[in-house]
Amino acid sequence: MRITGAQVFVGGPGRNYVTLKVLTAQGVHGLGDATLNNRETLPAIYLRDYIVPALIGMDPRNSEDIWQFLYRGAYFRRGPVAMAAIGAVDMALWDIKGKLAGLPVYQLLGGRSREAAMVYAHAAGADLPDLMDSIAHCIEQGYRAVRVQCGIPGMPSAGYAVPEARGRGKHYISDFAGIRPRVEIWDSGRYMRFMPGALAEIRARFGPELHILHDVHHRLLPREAAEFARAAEPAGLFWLEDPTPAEDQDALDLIRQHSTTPIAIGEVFNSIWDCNRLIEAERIDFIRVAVTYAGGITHVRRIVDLAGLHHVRTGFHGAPSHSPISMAAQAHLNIWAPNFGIQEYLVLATPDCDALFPSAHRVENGLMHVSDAPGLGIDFDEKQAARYEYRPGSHPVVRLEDGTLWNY
Ligand code: CS2
Ligand code: MG
Repeated sequence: MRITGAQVFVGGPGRNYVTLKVLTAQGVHGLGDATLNNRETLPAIYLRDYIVPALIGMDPRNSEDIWQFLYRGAYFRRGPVAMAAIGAVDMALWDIKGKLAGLPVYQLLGGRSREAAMVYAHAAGADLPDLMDSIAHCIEQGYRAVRVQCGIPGMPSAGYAVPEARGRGKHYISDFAGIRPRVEIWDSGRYMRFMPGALAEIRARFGPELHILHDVHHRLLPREAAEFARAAEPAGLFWLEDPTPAEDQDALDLIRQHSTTPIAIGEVFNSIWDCNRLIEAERIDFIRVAVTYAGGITHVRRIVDLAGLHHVRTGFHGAPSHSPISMAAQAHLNIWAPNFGIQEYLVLATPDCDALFPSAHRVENGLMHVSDAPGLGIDFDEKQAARYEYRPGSHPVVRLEDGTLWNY
């Protein structure tokens, strides 16, 4: 059996999804996702110029050897661009493997460990009453776990993932405003004075059963993060995400010394080497990697197994920064992983997105049910894809009030 070629598509409804389709002489094809938010053309070029020509003629069933070939063979290892490209190939090869076996990928991983996987939705408000409405809306739709992001009184800009005006909490798409980023102004002091109390009010309003999550998005210094994690304890968070940038991983000890709030980190990590120390030192409770830019199913499975040895559960990144193909690959990992925790889930299910990526995976009552179709259980409609092209966009850039550049 051999690979005869592969195609790369960039574009999609509201996002520049990078989709890889690997073709074989036997007519079976596999799909992978290499979307790297706001840098989408880079993994596409890495695939087209360097990976696809090398894949032709290889036996797609040897997914492990192909992974090692792409990772070690490049000499320059890791990084989000290369790992997104490798991840897409790996997903496509698992898709092919499943189709050949006539089995869903989760059966190849070891079968079901649960009936369905709990997901969390996003709620956001321009202010606390607006956020309360957004949370209530998520609960009405059946979600049991909700990430809450709130506008901060006096903050010059709305803040991470916070709408500028009331009633906009549910919209979350790229603005494609070009590559010159919008500037947001941030003030950690205002945030720290307001947010822990807001989290406690959310707990008081919605009761003990709701799983409440909050994303700091790397904005606090380690000492501030420790203070914040402790101040948030009365809210009984499911997790506090990215309280401080994880480049200085020893700094995370400070959070542990001062608080028992569960910590989730890892959405920007590309490999096991970014998180092995964090996991082994048990500095985190949830690992947030994604199959997209952490090297696909083959590599993320290794991270999941290491995490399982250290009581660290999964909480894979699932923002619309990934296409429904990654979400499908993660659906299989989630159903299998013995140390599954939760899955981030953004409602991508617009009619346009469903038409581009038809699948039978479904979320109902806050639980993701995996399709039993062979392979990843997701398709890609090339006629639909022809409607879209790459459009440049950018994450905002964050500055302090005096102009100092800060972390987005
Ligand atoms: C976020 C992401 O989902 C999350 O937890 O941190 O939305 C992140 O901002 C984007 O993926 C960046 O591309
Ligand atoms: Mg995050």
